Amino acid sequence: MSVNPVSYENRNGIGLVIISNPPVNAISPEVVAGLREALAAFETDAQAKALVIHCEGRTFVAGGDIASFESPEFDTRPFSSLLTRLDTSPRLVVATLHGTVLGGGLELAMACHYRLALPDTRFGMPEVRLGLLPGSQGTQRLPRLSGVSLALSLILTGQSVSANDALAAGIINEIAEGEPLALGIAAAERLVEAKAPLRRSSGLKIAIDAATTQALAEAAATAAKKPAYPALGAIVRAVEAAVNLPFEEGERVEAREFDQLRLSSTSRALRHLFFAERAAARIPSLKGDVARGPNSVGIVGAGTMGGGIAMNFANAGIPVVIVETSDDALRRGLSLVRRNYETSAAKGKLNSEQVEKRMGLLTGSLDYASLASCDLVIEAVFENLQIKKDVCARLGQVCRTGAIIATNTSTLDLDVLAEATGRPADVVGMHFFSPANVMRLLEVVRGARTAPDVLVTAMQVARRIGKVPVVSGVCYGFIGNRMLEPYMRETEFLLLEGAHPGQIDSAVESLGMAMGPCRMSDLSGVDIGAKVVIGQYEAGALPPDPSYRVVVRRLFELGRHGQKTQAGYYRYEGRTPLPDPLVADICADLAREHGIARRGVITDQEIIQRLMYTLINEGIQILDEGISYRPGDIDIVWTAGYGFPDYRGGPMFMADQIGLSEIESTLEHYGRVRGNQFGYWTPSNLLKSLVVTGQRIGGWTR
Ligand code: T1G
Repeated sequence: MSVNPVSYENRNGIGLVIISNPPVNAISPEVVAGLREALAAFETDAQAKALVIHCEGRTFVAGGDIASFESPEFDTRPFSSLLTRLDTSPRLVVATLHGTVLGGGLELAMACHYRLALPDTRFGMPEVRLGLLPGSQGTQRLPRLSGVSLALSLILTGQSVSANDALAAGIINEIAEGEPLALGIAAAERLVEAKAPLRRSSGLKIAIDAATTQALAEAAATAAKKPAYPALGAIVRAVEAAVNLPFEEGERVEAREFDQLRLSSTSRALRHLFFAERAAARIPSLKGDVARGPNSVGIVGAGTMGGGIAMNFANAGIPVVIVETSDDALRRGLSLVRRNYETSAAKGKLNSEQVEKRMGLLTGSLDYASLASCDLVIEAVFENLQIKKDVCARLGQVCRTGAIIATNTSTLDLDVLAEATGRPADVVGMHFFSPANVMRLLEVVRGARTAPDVLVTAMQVARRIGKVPVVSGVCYGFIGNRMLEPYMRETEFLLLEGAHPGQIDSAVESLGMAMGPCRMSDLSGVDIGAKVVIGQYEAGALPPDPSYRVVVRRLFELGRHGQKTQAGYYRYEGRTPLPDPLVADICADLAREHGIARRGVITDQEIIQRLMYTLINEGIQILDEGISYRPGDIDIVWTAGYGFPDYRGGPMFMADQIGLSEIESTLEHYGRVRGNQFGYWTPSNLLKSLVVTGQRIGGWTR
């Protein structure tokens, strides 16, 4: 028997509707039913002079229950009709607000006549981030309260505003300090006493001036350029309806748009990622948070990565000691950090006081002893096994008992580095992505002997510094770079067979990838990529295929290191990549050297299949090996760290949209036509078993 999440009571002549639906008072079907009952109680309670709506717990309603949108029966109209009853109530309705008043929560508040908020309350309409629009009169009420321009901006971006800004914009009526329910009751009594007129948001007029017309036109033009995100155009149409139609008609336009968006592939993908990101933070078999939350952090190495990593902690207000081997290296590193902050300040993202405060949290040192009191020390030195082993050995000696030692390695064996410290239980991988102060993804690598509380702490630290953490087991390349390998392998084979960098990049960019493999390699550095392949070759870890990844190595040998040398897979004029006939010659020569036939026509479909299906197959193999806990984790890695289109939900979500059977048969097709001597085209066992049982990869658990 589920407890009713909504209660009604009459307290000294004031009706109280109290919602209690942890963790964020989401509007679930049960809350809608409870609200309906509570409203009926108020409407029949002649002793109630007014109504106050309040939520218990950490926040007022933070939105509709996103999980409930999956139900075929889901409908926004029952909730909307409750809002209309509030709006048209002949007696005053007050909403008393705290926490994050988002989506349906703001819609509920705007249906009331008076909105009072605590000073640190935030307000927003984040539905667009789920591929939706406010589905319960939000597109009709917000423009009436705040004006069209601000309403469009908030609904199209999903950004939230402070209580002060909401007050200034007319979204709320009062800011007060104290306990929300008591404040709401006092406000209701005061307004009733003063016989204050009821201010219904549905009755407010919208100024149809040049600014409104321009805002709508600009929003429509922007929306038209992003067909992958249909919510943008729907939002503009709904707000236009608010401007041009009576409230009830505008509400019907909004509801129709919502119904379509809820079933759209984009919204289903974005809703999948919403929950996947939160699930990724959960570690199976570890309950509770026995974290050793860090109050001070040490970083070894003030290079690009070390400096970027340090910024994450300074941004979160955590002091950092940065150790380098020379004054010059330290000075270079810290001045790069300052330059980054000053660039942000020039863009208005920071003020000079914030820059100085953050720089003040960074202390340079040439002495490892200065790390002795740190709770967490991250090594970010040159990607060389011996160098990192030496650093780890010193950290094992210097770091205090209980401190966590993390390595930023992206290609080396974490367990080897952990053993080098002499205290492997304290060691975890924290693989940041460059630029470390910008990229949200953080692969948290659990070693064979990483202690559970070390893993939990690393995950919590990641979220504290604004990262999206995903746990990976130990394997070459962890999750992201391991899946990137077949993607790059097929890129290079296609170049040898006659495809051009521009064609390959355009094909996957048409799928939605932020940047194709060739442009990405030129940006990150052909030399970086080549050295990884050469390192693998020297370690005997490459397939026994002489033609494996020969293009990146040849470009590197020729000094074509990418954008930084104005030549790589492309030639450059400034930062603009241009086709370079020399690259075609290089690939033709390599094809000849390796006896690879050049082909006239290579279709975009073949490019997408060979790059994406092998990437997906590798991801499913990673799940089968237990390197990754769940398919959603892999989707988060690729959408947060590799520019995979979020509106496709990530490679695993997309695999289910394509169909696992289609993927398996296509892999086998290329195995036949290209030969499978090195196992490049062998479907993973898990893929095959899912196909046999007719299962999807989404929702698969070990
Ligand atoms: N529905 C269902 N579950 C939700 C939820 C929601 N709207 N919001 C949060 N949760 C769960 C989340 O999955 C996690 O669960 C826990 O709450 C804590 O969340 C009707 C159609 C509110 C700023 O998009 O932005 O309203 O992992 O880890 O970092 O017309 O949650 O613990 O099991 O994120 O403190 C619009 C989404 C919906 C807001 C809190 N609203 N939520 O952040 O905690 S559509 C949103 C957030 C809508 C109307 C339309 C954040 C937060 P678990 P958390 P947090």
